[in-house]
Amino acid sequence: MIDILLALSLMASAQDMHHGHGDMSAEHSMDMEAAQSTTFADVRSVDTEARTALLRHGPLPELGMMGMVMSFHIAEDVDITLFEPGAALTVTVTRHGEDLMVIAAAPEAD
Ligand SMILES: [Cu+2]
Repeated sequence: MIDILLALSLMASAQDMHHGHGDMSAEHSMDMEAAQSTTFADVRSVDTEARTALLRHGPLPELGMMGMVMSFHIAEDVDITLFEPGAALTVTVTRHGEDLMVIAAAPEAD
């Protein structure tokens, strides 16, 4: 029993060390590529074939952008039928090359 406890505490401390490194690399990679931001967006127009939509979006602090009207790519796994002109949505966006891409969308909660 004592051996098991010793082994467990050794495993736990090994995990702590590993965890510390993991956090550092996760933070680093977020800076590099995985920044994303969730905000509200009003749909102005949509091109379902090109999978782009003109949205008036709220602030995207993680991406260093204020609210504005601009065009977004809509990811393949996002339901583009949500993007009807006039619809109020909550969207999650990330960088996509030079542009921004909506990677999740839902009707805005009341
Ligand atoms: Cu913008």
